[in-house]
Amino acid sequence: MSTTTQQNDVNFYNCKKGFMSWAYTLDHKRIGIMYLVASCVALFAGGAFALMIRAQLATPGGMLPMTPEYKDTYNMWFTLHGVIMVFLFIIPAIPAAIGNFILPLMVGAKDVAFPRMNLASFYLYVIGASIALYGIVGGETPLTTGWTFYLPYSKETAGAVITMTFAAFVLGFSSIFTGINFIVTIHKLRAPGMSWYKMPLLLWALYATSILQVLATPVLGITLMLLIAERTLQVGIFDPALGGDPVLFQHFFWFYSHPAVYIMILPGMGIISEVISCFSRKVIFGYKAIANSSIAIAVISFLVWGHHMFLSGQSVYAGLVFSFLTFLVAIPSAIKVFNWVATLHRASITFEAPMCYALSFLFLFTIGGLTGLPLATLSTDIVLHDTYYVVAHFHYVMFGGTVIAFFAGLHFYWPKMVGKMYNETVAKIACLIVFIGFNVTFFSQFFLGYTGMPRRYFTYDSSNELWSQMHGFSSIGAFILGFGVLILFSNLLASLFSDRKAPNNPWGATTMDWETQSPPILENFSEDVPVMKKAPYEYD
Ligand code: HEM
Ligand SMILES: [Cu+2]
Repeated sequence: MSTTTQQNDVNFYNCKKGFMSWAYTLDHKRIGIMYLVASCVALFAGGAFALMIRAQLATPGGMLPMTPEYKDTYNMWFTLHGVIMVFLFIIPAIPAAIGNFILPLMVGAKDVAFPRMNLASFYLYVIGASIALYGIVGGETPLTTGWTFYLPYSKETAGAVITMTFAAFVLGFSSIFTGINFIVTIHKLRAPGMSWYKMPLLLWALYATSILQVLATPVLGITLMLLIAERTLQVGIFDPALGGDPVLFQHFFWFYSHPAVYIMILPGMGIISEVISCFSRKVIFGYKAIANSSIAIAVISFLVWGHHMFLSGQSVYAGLVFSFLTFLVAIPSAIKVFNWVATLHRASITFEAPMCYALSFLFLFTIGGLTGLPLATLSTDIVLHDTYYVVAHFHYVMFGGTVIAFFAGLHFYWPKMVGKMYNETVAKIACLIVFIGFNVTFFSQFFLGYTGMPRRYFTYDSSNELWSQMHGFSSIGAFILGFGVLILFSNLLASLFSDRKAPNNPWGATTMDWETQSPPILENFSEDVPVMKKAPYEYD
């Protein structure tokens, strides 16, 4: 087995030292680690806003005085929660952080195709994040538009719209750079022997994600530039007062942002494929179906944006077409879930922490996906649109899906990334607390939603007993969830100070990334041209 590779003391951390060696690094592993640290900081910042939102809604009276200015404070909280989580955490977290580290190891390469562009991508991220930070604490009127920047409000408000949309514009370029790099790396740098259908499924997922990043993100960039032009030059593109059309903004925005939800979920799905087959000790069921469904999702996801606009004034005919196409995109997602479950069937499963997270993912993502169907159905969406039902739905996919998959990946690849083993028992306890906290927080929101509680309100009718109860549950759940995440990260960080050295292949996985040392040496492989010896998932 490949675990027997000689462990030597030189690795990519200690081969060069000092601040400059990180600031100018071209090593994909160091860039991945920097992205990881940055996106986890964003997770905690976004999480802090989430807890403030839930503290406010714990009771109908809330903690903010009921005056208009404080209503704006609440609007700022949910806006910044959304902006930070989407643009600074979830979009970079799996591809740019874990992907950057693992992708070159997985294809058997020394680095990504364009290492300088990779570093530029990270700096664009830092610049974009700094502009966003300036927009938050730089003294401008806070942003209160929601992460969707809908007009005409975003044209009229005094808030920091220009600063924040410009930040998102810069962050978009960082995402495009990562996408281009991954596409070229996968095309050009695969190890001899690794034909397309011998690629690990995480590579397929990252490939599909990269296509979306490269094709969809420019549309967001242009849309945000048009919004800035509208505000500064009064052109009359989106603003009805100037003869523009606010619905056009929604079309442009969702033309990016629906594919973007797949930029968020596809890499997570890739991680789940790796983890489930590894801890099932089995060839993954339906390899080609999973690989092709990633590409199918990427293609179809461009055709469904109108499902966010059923009630925005588009024609009923358009609504019908978008509804139909949305059902279509559910099929490849369902194919994946089917194949993961089939892989578990009659497998010799072991329940290490990454697998516990992967199983949570299966459960939560299935709820997230299924609750999307009533939203895709025109007649039921009319009732559910803009209620807490939508909030619950997208948190089941984005947190229950993507973030849980990120946690699975973090625990799976941690030994490779830092060369230390974390405490397995603590990791499992954290996983359980996160699972319980998550469901208490968000399942209650389905009840709120279909009894009509609108989203983005800072208070609610105190005579409605169900709402008081469900909001109360949801807030308690949020703090349980936050506590679980805190344990999770403390446990990982504590491992850095422990002496539990990680073996090269602690989980007995079969892909090439595990043939490297933990942590890997500077150029990853000791051979000049490593050759793929085994197809992925050939467990013996
Ligand atoms: C089976 C697949 C899915 C279906 C059928 C589906 C359907 C829908 C529909 C129709 C809406 C609009 C609801 C409304 O505003 O009234 C919606 C909202 C949303 N979905 Fe999904 N969805 C699916 C998967 C996903 C995935 C994988 C993600 C993210 C990773 C996601 C994230 C979101 C978000 C963020 C929103 C709300 C955006 C906002 O208005 O702020 N969905 N979904
Ligand atoms: Cu959508």
